[in-house]
Amino acid sequence: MNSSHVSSICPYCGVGCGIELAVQNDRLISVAPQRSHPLSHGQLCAKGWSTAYGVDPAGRIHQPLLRNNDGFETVSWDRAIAEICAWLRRIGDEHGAAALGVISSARATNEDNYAAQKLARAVLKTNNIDHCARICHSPTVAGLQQTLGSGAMTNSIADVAHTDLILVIGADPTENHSVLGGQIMRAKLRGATLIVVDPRRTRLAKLADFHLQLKLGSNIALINALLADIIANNWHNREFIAQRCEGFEALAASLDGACEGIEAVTGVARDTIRAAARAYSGADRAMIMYGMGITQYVSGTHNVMALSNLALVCGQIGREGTGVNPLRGQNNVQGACDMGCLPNVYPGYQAVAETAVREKFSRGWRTEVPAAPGLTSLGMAKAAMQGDFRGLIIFGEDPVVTDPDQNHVREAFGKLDLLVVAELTMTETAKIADVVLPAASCAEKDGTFTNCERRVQRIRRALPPPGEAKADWRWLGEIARGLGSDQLDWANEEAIFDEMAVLTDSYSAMSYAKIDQHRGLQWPCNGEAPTGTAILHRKRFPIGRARLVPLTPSAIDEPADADYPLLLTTNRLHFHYGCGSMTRKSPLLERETPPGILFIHPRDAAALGVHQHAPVGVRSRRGYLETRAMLSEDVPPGLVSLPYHFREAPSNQLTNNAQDPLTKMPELKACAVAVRPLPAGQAPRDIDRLRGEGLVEASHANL
Ligand SMILES: Nc1nc2c(c(=O)[nH]1)N[C@H]1C(S)=C(S)[C@@H](COP(=O)(O)OP(=O)(O)OC[C@H]3O[C@@H](n4cnc5c(=O)[nH]c(N)nc54)[C@H](O)[C@@H]3O)O[C@H]1N2
Ligand SMILES: Nc1nc2c(c(=O)[nH]1)N[C@H]1C(S)=C(S)[C@@H](COP(=O)(O)OP(=O)(O)OC[C@H]3O[C@@H](n4cnc5c(=O)[nH]c(N)nc54)[C@H](O)[C@@H]3O)O[C@H]1N2
Ligand code: SF4
Ligand SMILES: [Mo]
Repeated sequence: MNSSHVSSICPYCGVGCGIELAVQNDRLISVAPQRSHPLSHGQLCAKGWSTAYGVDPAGRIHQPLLRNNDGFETVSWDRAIAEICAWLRRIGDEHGAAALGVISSARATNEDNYAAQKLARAVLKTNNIDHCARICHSPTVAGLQQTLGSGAMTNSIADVAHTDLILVIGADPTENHSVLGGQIMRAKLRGATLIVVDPRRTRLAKLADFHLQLKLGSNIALINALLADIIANNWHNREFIAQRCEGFEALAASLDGACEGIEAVTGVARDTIRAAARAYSGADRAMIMYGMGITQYVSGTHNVMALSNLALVCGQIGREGTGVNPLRGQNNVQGACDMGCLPNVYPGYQAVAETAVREKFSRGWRTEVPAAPGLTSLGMAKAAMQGDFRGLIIFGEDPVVTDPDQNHVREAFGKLDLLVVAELTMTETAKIADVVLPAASCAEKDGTFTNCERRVQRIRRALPPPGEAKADWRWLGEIARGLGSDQLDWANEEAIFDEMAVLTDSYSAMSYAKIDQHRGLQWPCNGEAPTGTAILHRKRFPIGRARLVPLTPSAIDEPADADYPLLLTTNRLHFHYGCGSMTRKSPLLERETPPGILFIHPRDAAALGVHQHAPVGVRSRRGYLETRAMLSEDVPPGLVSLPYHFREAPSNQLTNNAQDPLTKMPELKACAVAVRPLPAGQAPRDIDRLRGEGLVEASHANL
């Protein structure tokens, strides 16, 4: 028997735990934690332990598929690539490069993502390149770039063990960054203060010293009130502000009256706000950790900047155990952003708008690169509706389940001349593609992932891909070649990494050998910091002084009203991940939850005549779904919550596509809905059945 153990990194969340793949006769038989991994120290959460199911050949796509009149036919790679290239040429000739685009994957490697943005820019000649960070932490990238000069986690996971206070706001780390969530629990148990700001009573909220159970979307009002209390009581850090910040006077003046009526606006008691302000500002070292409850709002960028104000005014940044720490979600979302899979920046956040940057990449790649600004992912869908955008290559994303307003997404994709989807399994998006390509999973390719604390780690090929599946950078290279370009002709992953490092200052002193030697390197890792950087902004900010910015609280886009009397928020569950296409292959994870749940407060349930586990219909102005009610006092009255992992009852049937004007982040965390019990004896119908019966269209929303 042929067996081996291969060290790699968990393919789910941004914590980046170390896994060990046990392979026998080219089959992945189990996954266990790396005992001595510097972050996870021999721990994994239920998803990491279940990785073998997520990548198992069962249910994987094994060969390229081409749409025909009856569905899909199996074709050779040559045929699939030839069809794709013919379409790309035709669309480019008739409608110009702006009608083409690529959506890349925060689940795939840095090397795959670098290849994707290079295909878009150097071969297709468009900046239409984006990925799921758009609907995740794009407000972080934009907001912290403006205030601090760098849009990434300022500190390291290891700091949790050395801090005095942790402020978790709009994040649920025991469920979603579970190994880190466990470390936060241990920090609390050793005596650190824990403040949780969340409209739901999360597991950490139950353990916290203060739970500020704010009303949905009232983040800026609450943070401004904290700041007002801090400044009024002289709890701010004058020395830090004088030496390292600008804009304090304007910020302080803008906070006049910030505490008036604050209890009504936020739902949080005045005394609790003051006590939390005192604790945060008075702590020797205090860390802010935040997530989707901050970013997924039309005010997302301003919400992030408000947190930056709070940390700066208290001098809680640039030291161990402090900082503004966005909990980046996907295993490689930090990397996909770093690689320039965003329409406005090249690798290393070098701006497309700057001529010198375009010249640099033009020289580096020996070809002209486009100057016109690119479209965001949701912008591509919008342009498709208008007929201006016609050919889209997507890999490692399932927007039909994960983008807001599902009926709109389906309609927009239906208008494309060409939709290519490269996937592990037949996702809902793959089902409506023209060409489906079989992608290799993380266990079947080499490369790197960059975790939430900017740590670049190696993943390793442990077994061959099933059937004819290929690493994403390889088929991206074949498309380039089919279009007559040798731009993506690399010998292996290391060659891609080395090319990227030459063009990207923050990665410039990294190599595969050095990453192995140091068990991961945190960027910036360059001439000034040859072994990487654990804590950003120690002495100065990349923009010199940090900027304090006055911010006005704003309302959510769609408040509850007589027709839609409840507010809906969407959340995650520990046992499932994203669209569920990988975790739902695991019998262990699948056992834990029914396919769809609506969390509802017992008081609201009683008023509606809904009992525990009763089938319910939920409608918004955009769509309709059916699921089962889970009575829970962890959501306050007036608020219901749906996890977004279940294709049968996808919360994005209901969500609102209203967007943050600065980043186009949709308001995935708040919209108005109506809930009603289904007639006795009627089980929830899944979304395909409801669509078949014509019940999901917006025109039925008022039924
Ligand atoms: N198990 C699991 N883990 C995951 C994922 C997964 O799908 N499953 N996905 C990964 C990804 S892509 C990401 S981005 C991360 C996301 O991780 P988190 O950011 O933790 O994600 P969510 O659970 O969507 O939202 C976090 C919290 O925001 C709260 N919230 C809603 N509105 C507000 C508000 O106005 N203010 C405040 N302060 N809080 C609010 C919600 O109640 C929820 O508890 O998780 C990653 N890890
Ligand atoms: N209502 C609501 N909607 C949300 C959110 C929310 O909180 N509420 N959160 C949003 C957030 S934060 C995010 S990040 C998005 C996530 O949205 P998506 O990125 O669409 O979600 P994932 O489930 O991570 O989908 C990734 C797909 O990648 C495939 N995959 C994994 N590895 C590889 C690989 O190496 N190559 C290829 N080609 N494919 C691979 C998997 O099979 C999976 O189907 O969802 C967003 N949507
Ligand atoms: S915490 Fe995240 S990285 Fe670690 S095992 Fe769980 S899903 Fe994987
Ligand atoms: Mo995310």
